[in-house]
Amino acid sequence: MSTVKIIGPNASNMPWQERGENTPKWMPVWRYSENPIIGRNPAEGVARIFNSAVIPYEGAFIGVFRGEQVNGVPYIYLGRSADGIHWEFDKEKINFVDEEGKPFMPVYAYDPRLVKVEDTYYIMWCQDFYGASIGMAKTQDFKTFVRIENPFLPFNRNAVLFPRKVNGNFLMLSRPSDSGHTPFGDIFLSESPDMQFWGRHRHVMGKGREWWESLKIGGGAAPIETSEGWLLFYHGVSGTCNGFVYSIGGAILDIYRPSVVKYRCENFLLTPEEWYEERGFVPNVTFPCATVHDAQSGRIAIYYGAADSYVGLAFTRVEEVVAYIKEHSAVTEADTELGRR
Ligand code: BMA
Repeated sequence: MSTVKIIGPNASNMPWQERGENTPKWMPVWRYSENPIIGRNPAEGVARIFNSAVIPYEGAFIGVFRGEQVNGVPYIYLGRSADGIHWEFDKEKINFVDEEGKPFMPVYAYDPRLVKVEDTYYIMWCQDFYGASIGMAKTQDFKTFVRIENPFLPFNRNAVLFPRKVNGNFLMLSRPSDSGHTPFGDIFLSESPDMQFWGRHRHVMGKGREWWESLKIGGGAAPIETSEGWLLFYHGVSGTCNGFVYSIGGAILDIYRPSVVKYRCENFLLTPEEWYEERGFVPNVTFPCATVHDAQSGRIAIYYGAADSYVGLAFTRVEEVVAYIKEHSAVTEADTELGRR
């Protein structure tokens, strides 16, 4: 096996479990045996938490959670955890304010991602901006959450910020869409010098050749910097006669020019097969939104929404997953080109 390294901070207290007997050795990712880690009715007035993002914070973990309220409307809730597995949620949804400190709530908010760049934590989610689009906010203390300009025109979903600037600019992946259930969709990359003006848009990759991702794809967890490139866990969707099926895929993007895909795994890394992934509000969904990882050991924990009802945890090691992606890589010209036309 190669010696692929994660470039970034350590998180030696991250959740971890070795591969169990139920996961064959050829599978690159294995589930936590106590999944789901967040069950139904996890907080007062919240029926389901799923598609959520967490990050190490002050020796423990903090996260932004998609909480489907009992009226069906999703908002973002803050959660805290000592071990990254057992979570406590704030009673109130996150109260966003504008730059002047005045309340500025989105009409709804879902599928949040949480990424630290330099000394600031950024949250990005899907919200109404005269149609489904991306909302953003920043915080430094997880007490005050200041909305910043919406980065893109509608319609768009699945915004994921890179954890550091590249060539002096912030980078963000997103997935232009429609305002409904979107039967298409490619991942694009945009740059910004200031988190306000976004441009130099590039195509990263489109729906896959293989059936599991033949309908659409979308960014998942924030890319992990490795010695092989940016490791991206994303979701790929298959359109079946009985609805969409969401699996987790893996790709490796060029470090300096991340719109260039170096490797793309033609197989899914994880697909719905456990009861909590196959049965729920929307069956057959595994939807990654975050990883927690430790540079020293190479361990990676993937947080994913399951069946729009639960949060699941899956594990891998950077060496193993990168080796699997490379071994099963199939890239097209549209993947490997710069993505500018
Ligand atoms: C997508 C998003 C996700 C959801 C998925 C499956 O379009 O809305 O939040 O998990 O559909 O329902």
